[in-house]
Amino acid sequence: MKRLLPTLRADQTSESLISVINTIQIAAKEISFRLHQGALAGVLGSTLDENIQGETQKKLDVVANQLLKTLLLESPNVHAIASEEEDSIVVSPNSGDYLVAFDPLDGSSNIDINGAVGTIFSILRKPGGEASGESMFLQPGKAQVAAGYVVYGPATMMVLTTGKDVRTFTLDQTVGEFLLTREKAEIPDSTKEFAINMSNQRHWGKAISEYIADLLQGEDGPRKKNFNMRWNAAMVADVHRIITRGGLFTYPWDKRNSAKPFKLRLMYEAAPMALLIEKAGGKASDGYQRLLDIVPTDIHQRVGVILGSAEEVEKCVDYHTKHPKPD
Ligand code: AFP
Repeated sequence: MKRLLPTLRADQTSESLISVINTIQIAAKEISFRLHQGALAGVLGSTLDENIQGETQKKLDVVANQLLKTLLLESPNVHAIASEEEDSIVVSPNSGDYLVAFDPLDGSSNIDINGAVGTIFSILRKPGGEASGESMFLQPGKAQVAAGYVVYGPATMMVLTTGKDVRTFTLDQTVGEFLLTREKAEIPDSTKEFAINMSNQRHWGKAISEYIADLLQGEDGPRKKNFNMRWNAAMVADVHRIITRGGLFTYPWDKRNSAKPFKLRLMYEAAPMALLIEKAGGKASDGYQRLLDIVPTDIHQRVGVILGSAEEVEKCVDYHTKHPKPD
């Protein structure tokens, strides 16, 4: 079975990019080990600190963030990192060619219940010319040179694209190597599965309310087929299901808090997942435009997300064309 790095070498990925991905896999193996130790690792539960996003951090978020940050900043090929858990970007003393944005531990509320969590990463080229500081990171998702996630579930898997196919590597715990277990993810165009946090229904806008209402009517409604629902409370796990067998995932605009109408972060969650989904044949939109076309204005920007099986995403976007974008 092919290992991660030789697989990348075989398709002419540059050594500098391979080295960045190697650093991420080293951190991921360590995070995986600690997660699989569970309570034995003494890292479960919340710290007293609140992170930048105003959510209670779990100790393992801190550990995962520190690991990725330290290792990436030591890499000669990384110029700067942006993390969901950091207020600002951190510039490396090295003058590498790449910028890495990451969510160190997505779905952290699942840690305490032994549910799936993940690391999401996005690799950008450092822009030439004038750009410096945070503005270096403000590139649209379509500019990513690589994106991926590691899902820590019953097995630890890395799903990765360097702009070509989407490959899945499974961590062989006996030898400590990620081995290629799926050459090419292909998301079916149609689906009968959707993922949304239904408990937010009363807060949604008209487009999503009407779309979901039609799905729920099943065979008796306009869609004339029955749908099933899944929700992991960890985007990595929901996207992994979609990469594996199709489906639709959405975290839409909602009116609960006008200062924070979206939950998911563009640079750490939406853009890397959108690249993977598109490269696997699916679609990804905010309801009004392709997610990969959005140019971030802030490193911690949040966005509406609809992604998955192409036909289903198009259907959902159709409902948005009937209703103006909420403010
Ligand atoms: P955390 O990483 O802060 O736990 O958030 C996870 C997440 O951003 C995303 O992975 C999930 O899809 C979503 O939040 C779950 O949100 P709900 O709390 O609405 O289930």
